[in-house]
Amino acid sequence: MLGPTHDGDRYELTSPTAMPKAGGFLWNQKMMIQITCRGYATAQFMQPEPAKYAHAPNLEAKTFIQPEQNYYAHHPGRFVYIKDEETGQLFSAPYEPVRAPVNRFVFSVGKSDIAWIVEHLGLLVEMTLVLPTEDVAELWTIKVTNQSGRPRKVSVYPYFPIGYMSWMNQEAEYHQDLGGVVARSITPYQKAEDYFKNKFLKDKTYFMCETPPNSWETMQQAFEGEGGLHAPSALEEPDLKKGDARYETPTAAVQYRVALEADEQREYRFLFGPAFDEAEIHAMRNKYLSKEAFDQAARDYASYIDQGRGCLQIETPDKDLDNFVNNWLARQIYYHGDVNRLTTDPQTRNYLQDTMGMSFIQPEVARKALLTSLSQQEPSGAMPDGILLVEGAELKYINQIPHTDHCVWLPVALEVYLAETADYDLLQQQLRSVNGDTFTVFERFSRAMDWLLSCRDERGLSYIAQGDWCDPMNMVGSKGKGVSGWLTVATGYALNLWATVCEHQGKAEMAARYRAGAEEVNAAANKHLWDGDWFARGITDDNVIFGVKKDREGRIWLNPQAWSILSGAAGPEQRAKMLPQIDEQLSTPYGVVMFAPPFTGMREDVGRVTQKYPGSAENGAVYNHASIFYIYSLYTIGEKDRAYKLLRQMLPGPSEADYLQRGQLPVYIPNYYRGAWHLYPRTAGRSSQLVNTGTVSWAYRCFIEGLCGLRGDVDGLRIQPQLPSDWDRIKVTRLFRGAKFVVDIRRSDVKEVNVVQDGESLPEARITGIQSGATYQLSVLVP
Ligand code: CEZ
Repeated sequence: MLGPTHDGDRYELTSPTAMPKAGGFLWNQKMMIQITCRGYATAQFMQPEPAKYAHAPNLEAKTFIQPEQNYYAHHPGRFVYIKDEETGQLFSAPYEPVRAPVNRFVFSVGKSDIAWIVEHLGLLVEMTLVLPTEDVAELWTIKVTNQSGRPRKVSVYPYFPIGYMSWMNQEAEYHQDLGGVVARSITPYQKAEDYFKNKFLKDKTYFMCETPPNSWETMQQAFEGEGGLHAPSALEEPDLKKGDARYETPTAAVQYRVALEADEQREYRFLFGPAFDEAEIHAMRNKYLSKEAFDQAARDYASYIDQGRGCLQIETPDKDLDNFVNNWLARQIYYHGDVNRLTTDPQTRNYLQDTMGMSFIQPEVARKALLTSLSQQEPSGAMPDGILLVEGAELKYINQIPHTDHCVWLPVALEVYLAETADYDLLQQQLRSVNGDTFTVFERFSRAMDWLLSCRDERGLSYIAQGDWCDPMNMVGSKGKGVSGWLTVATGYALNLWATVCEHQGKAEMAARYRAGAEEVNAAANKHLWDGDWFARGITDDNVIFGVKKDREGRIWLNPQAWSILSGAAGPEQRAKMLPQIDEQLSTPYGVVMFAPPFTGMREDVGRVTQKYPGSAENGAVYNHASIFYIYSLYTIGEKDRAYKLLRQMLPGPSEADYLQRGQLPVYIPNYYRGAWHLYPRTAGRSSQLVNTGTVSWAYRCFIEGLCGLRGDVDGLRIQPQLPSDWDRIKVTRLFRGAKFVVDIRRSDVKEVNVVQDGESLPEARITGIQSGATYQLSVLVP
């Protein structure tokens, strides 16, 4: 049903019904498209705010892509109907809208293209999607081959629904000069001032055909008629009616009537996307709509994607894991770091963690993002809720809700950047902020840490305001008093990280001050939040501690435990109590849940998180971002088996039952898998299908620095692998500071890690004096 190609760089699914929501995604810096095996698609582009060019039949939310999104017959998608002109039989590829069972189905997700093979009625239909690297458009190739061994007469009808564009103004027609369907609309608005912005929007959607079709239909209702999408009335006629849509829902359906000899093939190319005007459509057509241009675009796009291939290749006893790490994980980080989740105001914590991942892939991008973030630091030293990326952008949606954790992510992201690059010069750079003040990068970090220290109550605990890392935890501190247990220990961690940088910079006094701050914070956490076997999640405005034993719901939360390990608030004795509690109360076959039990009703002193569906998203799902913090913390204390088990559980598979339960291909990590394992076992494990997640940077870090143990320091690479107990050997290739490390790691009868280079055992498990361009062959023995 599902499997990788030989080297794992594609995944193929051979059933359209086993995992109906399984899909893949492609992007460039201006757009992204997520498309399911059955052909339903969700696409967005930037202008500069996110917008759509194919719409639902009614008005849809434009904020963020929804988890576990449902698809319905009229959902936007990319399809082709095939009609046997002799028998009248009909099917569609990839599978929707006809849903006819087909003889052969292959959905094949590649890194830089998505393809389908559908065989039915002696006809082979191949569909391929690639994107251009610089422009917003979809490049579609549809091939039809007669495999029946006899001459055939068929009609091929590409059907690209455009949907309800606007209640103010919409229409569509076939444009002879341009050679395709053009739909026009006006984005609805009310405020007069919006007119002046909106008039520059790309309100046209086009579907250009390289080969002129015999016929077409551009009005959705005329196409469907009484037959509906399973058997559109228009397909019962010999020809489509060449209709237009006048304030009627637009669509793009075209018809090719073809006679095919045995083995004959037709190849069609189409361009689908948004445009400002006809001149733009014309230019796009000239630029892309030919075989040569498609081939060139595919090569260019593949090389764009390849720039995100990352710095790690592994060979372990687990081939599926290798496939994922070697082919897909860095790709997902690259998507985040290069596209910023297709928003103009990414949440500061997301932006900084995506930056952290970019340190492994394109450190110069990470450097720039750190500077961009710091240039928006507030005069108080606080970081804003979102980072504005284009002129005129504003803080929207969740970024209008005050959160108090953003400063924490600065030293966290910096640590990885410095470990990869040792670019300490960055700290000396003078940086003028948008608020007009000028400080060095070093000073800005210190100011952010001072702000974290100041934003605490009389007990020394960190205020939460209307949210911390957990966005929807919005009512713990809305009256200004509530505190976050997680943020308190996260502050401790951030201060310690920063103290280490201060030490390196020769600022002993400052280092001591931040270390003392961290100790104070950790002590406060221990005094007020330790509940005997684990740390509480917080204390509300009304002074009610929560995330503790006496709670029936939300009794134990992962984040305060993970970060108390990182901050040092949890000593060895406390850890020995916490970890078994996490095993017992939070683990599921699909990973560790963010807290348990999930809330089944509103807790007004905790907030919106308790209203999410039990086991979904932040309400006790296997929220991978929270799990990966915990996994990372386990690697920092040498808990290699617990860490690896959870890391592996983050990927769907490898058993068929697990794939079916998750419903997702192992080509990305989703933001969550459903939790509520005890309450709702039927849905536990189900993927959110959302590819936006801070998880991936940390996951890569866990593989590189944790499992493989190859972590940079000020002037070298430390080697401290942590293989799970049942592995004896792995091979790793790691790119680091311009050099290549080929490392053969074996279990052996040694007391500590022993690194052998050129037949000689090194005095310490560390390589220094690294030469850019050199290859280092290392043999590593681990206890
Ligand atoms: O958004 C993510 C945020 O992007 O949720 C994380 C948070 O740390 C990330 O910064 C945990 O809360 O209800 C909400 O507002 C949710 O918080 C969502 O917006 C959530 C979604 O998963 C977005 O894809």
